[in-house]
Amino acid sequence: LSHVASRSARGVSTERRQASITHQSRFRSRHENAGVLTMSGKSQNAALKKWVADWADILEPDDVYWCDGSEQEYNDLCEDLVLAGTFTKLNDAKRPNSYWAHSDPGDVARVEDRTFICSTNKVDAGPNNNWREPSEMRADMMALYKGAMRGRMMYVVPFSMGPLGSPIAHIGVQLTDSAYVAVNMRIMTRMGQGALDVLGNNQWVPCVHSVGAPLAPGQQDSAWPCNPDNKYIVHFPETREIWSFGSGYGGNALLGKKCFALRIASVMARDDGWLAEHMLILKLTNPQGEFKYIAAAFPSACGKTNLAMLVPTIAGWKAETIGDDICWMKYGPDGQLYAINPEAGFFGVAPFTSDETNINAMHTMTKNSIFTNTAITQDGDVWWEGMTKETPAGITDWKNNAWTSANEAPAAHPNARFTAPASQCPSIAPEWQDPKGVPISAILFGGRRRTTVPLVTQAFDWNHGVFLGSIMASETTAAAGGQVGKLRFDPMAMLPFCGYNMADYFKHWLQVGTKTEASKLPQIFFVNWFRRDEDGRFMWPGYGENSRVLKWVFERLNGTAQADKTAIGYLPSADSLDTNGMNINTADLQAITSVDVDGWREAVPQIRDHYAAFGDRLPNELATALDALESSLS
Ligand code: O2Y
Ligand code: MN
Repeated sequence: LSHVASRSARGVSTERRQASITHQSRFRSRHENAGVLTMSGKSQNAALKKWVADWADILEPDDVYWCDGSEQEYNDLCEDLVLAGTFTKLNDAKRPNSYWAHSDPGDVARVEDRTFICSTNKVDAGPNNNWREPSEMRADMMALYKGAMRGRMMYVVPFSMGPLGSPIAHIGVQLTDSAYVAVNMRIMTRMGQGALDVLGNNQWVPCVHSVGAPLAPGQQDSAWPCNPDNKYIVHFPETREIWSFGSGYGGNALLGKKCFALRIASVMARDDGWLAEHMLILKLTNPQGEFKYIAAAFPSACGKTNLAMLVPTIAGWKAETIGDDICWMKYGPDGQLYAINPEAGFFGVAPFTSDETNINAMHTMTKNSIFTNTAITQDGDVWWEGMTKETPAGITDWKNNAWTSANEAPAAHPNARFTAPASQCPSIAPEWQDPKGVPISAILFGGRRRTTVPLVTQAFDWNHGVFLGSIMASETTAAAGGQVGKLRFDPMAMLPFCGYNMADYFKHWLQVGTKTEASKLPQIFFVNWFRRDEDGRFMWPGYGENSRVLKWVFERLNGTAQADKTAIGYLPSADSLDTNGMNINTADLQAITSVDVDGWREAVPQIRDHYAAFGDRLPNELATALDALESSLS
């Protein structure tokens, strides 16, 4: 009998739900941390206990459970999720200790139009954010939160963003009525008693999350409870609070990730002189054994996880992973910027991840992983488009329906995800959890540009690098509707994640550059793997071949690679980019390593429009850099 066939068909039976209720009480009795107001893990933090109790009064859960982060607790919660129909255990022989979940079709991704920055003054949220007046938003959400956890458990999830006790790390505590969220948080963060111990009596970032689906007595639960028409992902930057309602998915619900580690942390970083960025971190080692750390910002869904785990195609070079999505950088005593990956796991896009595109990611998720909205196979494993050349027979799609390749819609949702521990990644660097972080030598800003932007450009200096980061963009395509080929800006890949006015964020970047000697600052590069010719063909192969660009960056840092000074920055001199053994024609190479003067001239007025949205808050340095670019193109 196939693994999948043994699941209750198309949903969860009443008996199963009954079993779940019985099981939940078993779970509670096995775990001493349950009991409203009576237990609090081993926290002595009176303010934390009061905060939990106050929220329990509002949310009215049936019970409160403080997560200790243990393996036993994780396994028990997963077992609960299986009984509730949220999880299907995958075939242990194929993918040990792993689970499949499929969400409500109305809850499949981050919801930017329901994401709010509630600063006192609208201007402080900036044109880059949705804004609501904080007390109005609090009143609206309190009405939603009142009794929102009825019939459910409230999990108290303490977590550290960053290695426990690291001077660069910070502690948060999330309240949630979703066991799915609790188990994902255990993979994605350092979750549990360790975080409480580090917290001691100090302040934490308070994160409140409810799926917004209270249960009346006897009411049958759904496998993916949520409130699809009533989602709010809300940040109060001045009080550093996060309130989320209605969604159980990804960045909306795992509040340590985008909400804390980027939106709230960007505000903390502005106030305290550091950087919280949407960047991967990798370690690059040359054939002589010399290594450097590189951070790189790319917009969502541009292959950051692939670059973070890249396998170089050039002999003797080695790349290792520190992080794939978020980077916190603070100045060390030596005046260099030190970075940590605040996360402990990967929440990566599954579709088109394969042995060819990212073998390290494929190995990372072979066990102890959670898959959300992928398809599943007859023999109890997961599958998605692009995973294998052959499509296995007898697939169940992400909506839990039988699927064949004759179906128009893909079997896996395009935003299907794997949640997997970073420690399982074969390319993880031994020092990935070093509490002092790793010194960053280079920062890459990566656009997704079909035209104009060369493969790699080195900024003239820090301020010019900030300028290049501020004009990161992609061209609109027919799929996006509206005018084709117009630039859509995503500065530093932070447009959806900057918790304050982006003009002030640019100013903060410029200020960070004044806090140390220029020689100690990372060098900034602008890269673009996505150039296409008139026929839409990619002119650069990407993936492992991107190591050639990383090599050029490395050698620029050492002063050994040649570059030509141009209007837009330093470009690789002829032959300075290692293309040995590579399948690229000379014309393509020439096109992607030179200045497209006409293309840049066309871009200038669009950059002016982009800057105009920030009015007089835009730092003069950026306006001046744009003027300088325009005049050097004429
Ligand atoms: O749709 C979601 O909730 C996931 S978004 C995400 C997840 C991991 C890494 N990056 C992103 C992103 O949107 O940048
Ligand atoms: Mn991301």
